[in-house]
Amino acid sequence: MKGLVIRGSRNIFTVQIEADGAGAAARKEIRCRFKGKILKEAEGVYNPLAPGDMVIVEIDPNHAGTGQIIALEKRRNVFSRFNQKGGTPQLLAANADLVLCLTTAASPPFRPRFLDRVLLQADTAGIPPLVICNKSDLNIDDLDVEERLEEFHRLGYRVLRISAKTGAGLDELRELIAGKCSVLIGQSGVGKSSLINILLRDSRVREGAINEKYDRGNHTTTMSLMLEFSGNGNRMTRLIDTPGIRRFVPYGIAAEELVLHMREFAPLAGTCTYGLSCSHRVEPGCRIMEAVAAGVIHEDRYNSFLRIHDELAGKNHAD
Ligand SMILES: Nc1nc2c(ncn2[C@@H]2O[C@H](COP(=O)(O)OP(=O)(O)OP(=O)(O)O)[C@@H](O)[C@H]2O)c(=O)[nH]1
Ligand SMILES: [Mg+2]
Ligand SMILES: [Zn+2]
Repeated sequence: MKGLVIRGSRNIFTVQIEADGAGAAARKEIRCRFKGKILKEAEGVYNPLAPGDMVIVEIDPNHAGTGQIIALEKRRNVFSRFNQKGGTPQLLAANADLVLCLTTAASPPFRPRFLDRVLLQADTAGIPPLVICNKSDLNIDDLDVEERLEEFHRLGYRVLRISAKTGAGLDELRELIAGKCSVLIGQSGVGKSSLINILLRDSRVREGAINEKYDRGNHTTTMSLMLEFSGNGNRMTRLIDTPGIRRFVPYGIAAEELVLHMREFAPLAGTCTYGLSCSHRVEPGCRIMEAVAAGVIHEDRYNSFLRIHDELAGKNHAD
C-alpha cells in the first residue's frame, strides 16, 4: 500500500497510510524500516528519505503499527543541500509545492546571502519560493534590510512580512499555502517552528496525532518533519519543518550552470566577450560586471554569485 513519509532518521521512518475508510479519520501512522537492502536511490546520501516522499509499504501483521518500506515512488522534486559535516547531500523535503524562505530583520541578524542560496536551490529544484521576513513585531526599521527585501521583490520574488508572535501578515500567507505542501527553510531561530505552530493553532481543525504532539515550545528542531491541517474546502495544507541551517551549501548545481539559476544573471549567460569562459571577475567586455556597475545586478548578489561559484568549483569559502 502507498504511504507518505512524515519524518525519518536514517533507517526508521514514520509513514502515514490510508487505513480502511476515507478522509482524515482513516489516516494512520506506522513506523517503518526498509525491507532488506537499502534502496538504490538512498546510497551515498545523508538520509535516504525525506518528508514528502511517497513509498510503498507492507504492513507487518505481527506487530501493530509497524511495517516495511519496499519501494520509493518517483519523486516530483527534492529540496536538498550539501551537508558539509557528513560530506554528503542531505534531503530536506521531497515533492514540495513551495519553499518558504524564512528570514528576520534582526534576532538573528538578517542574512541576505543565505536567502540567495536558498533561492538558488529552490530554482534548481524547480520549486517556487516565497521570501518571508518574520518578527515584524520587533519593528526593526533597518534601511539596508528594506533595500535588500525590495531588491528580491524587484527580481520577481514574492516578499511577505509577518509575525509568528502576533499573527500579523498571516492571512496572505494562509492563502498562498492553502492545499499545498510547503517546506520551511531558514537559519536557526528565525521562527520556522513558531510559524508552523501558529498556523496549526489557528486552523482549529486538528487532525492526526502528529499535530497533537507538535507543540514543543522553544526547542531547536533536529529533524525534518511534516505537519498538516485542513483549511478551507477541506484541502490539506502541509508544512515541512526543517532544522535550522547555519551555512547553506547548494547541492546539485554545476559551477558553469550557476549563472542560469540566478534570475538576473541568466539573460546574460554567454554574452561576455570571452563567452562561456569568462570568469566575470577581471575580463574586459564582461556583461555581468557591466550590469553590476550599472546597478542592474546588486553588488551583494554579485558577491554571492562569486562565492557560490567558487564553492561549486571546489574552492572553499566561509560566507
Ligand atoms: N518577537 C518575535 N519572536 C519570535 C517570532 N517568531 C518566533 N519568535 C521567537 O524566536 C525564537 C526561535 O523560534 P523558533 O520557532 O524555535 O525558530 P526555528 O526557526 O524553528 O529555530 P530552529 O528549530 O533552531 O531552526 C523563539 O524564542 C520564538 O518565540 C516573532 O514573530 N516575533
Ligand atoms: Mg525549529
Ligand atoms: Zn563575464
